[in-house]
Amino acid sequence: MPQRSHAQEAVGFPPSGGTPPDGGASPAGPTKHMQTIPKTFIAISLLLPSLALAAAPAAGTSDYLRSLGYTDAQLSPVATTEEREAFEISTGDGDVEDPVGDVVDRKGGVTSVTEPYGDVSSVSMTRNDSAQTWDAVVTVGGAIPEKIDRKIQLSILIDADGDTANNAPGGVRVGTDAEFTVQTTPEHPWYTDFRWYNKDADFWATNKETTLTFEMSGETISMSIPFAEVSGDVTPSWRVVLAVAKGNSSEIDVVPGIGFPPPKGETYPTPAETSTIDIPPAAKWVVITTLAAILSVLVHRKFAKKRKK
Ligand SMILES: [Ca+2]
Ligand SMILES: [Ca+2]
Repeated sequence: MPQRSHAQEAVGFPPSGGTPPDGGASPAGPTKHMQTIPKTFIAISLLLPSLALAAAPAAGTSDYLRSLGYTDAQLSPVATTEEREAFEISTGDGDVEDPVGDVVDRKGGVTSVTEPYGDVSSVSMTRNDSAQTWDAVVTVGGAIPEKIDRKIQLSILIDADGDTANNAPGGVRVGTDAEFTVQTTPEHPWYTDFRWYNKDADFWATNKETTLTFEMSGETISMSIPFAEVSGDVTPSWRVVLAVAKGNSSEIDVVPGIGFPPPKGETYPTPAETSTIDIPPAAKWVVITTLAAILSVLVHRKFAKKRKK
């Protein structure tokens, strides 16, 4: 019987995020006319692209949470998943986008394990009637290396029978009754694991096997769970948990949801409602950087014209 601990420990501080490249600014040689042009305006237009890149959240960090305004206290390891507000859950088919830069350690603090591949960017769940399976495709923020020197565990927590009466009452498994996992350690290549919630005993039992199949490819991990194990007759509620552990530190991403929910009774900053168009965070930074670059070019052209006059 596979023995497996979900207790991943400890905390640390991440290395700093991505380094902004110099924007490749054109040399602004001083001329008489240039001295009449507001220099701060030029400086800002040249810096904008670099600033945008510097602020883009890096996969495997807490950058995105910080960009929302999380405080150091809110990024400290203060509460177990059981001590937090309810985790979100998805239902049935569909694509769930997740920001990169929203990983935390097992108690919700900043993690020192900052692997891009430990940061989920999307999950696509499909009911596959021809294969009689539920297919999940999990996309992460970096290629999964072939040689692993740490423990990686990807679980689909799911209400396998559609009966809410026998589901787990709290923590990261709230509202589910089965856990399908693919995992690896430095000692063991990828293998599957299964647990189910025994409500009477309030215990996640390991005495049943799963026949789920899985596949790794670049930045995706695909899992197929047969209808025999998660009914095809229900619209199951589900949640994905990806955990990377090294030594006493861990990096965890839960989808759906940004980071972890706040400790009970508290609130966390949330993304501002911006527009009716739902643009993923990464795309926003590309747009901002591009606009800044265009602005920079326009400003220089204008000044070049002035110099010609
Ligand atoms: Ca994420
Ligand atoms: Ca159930």
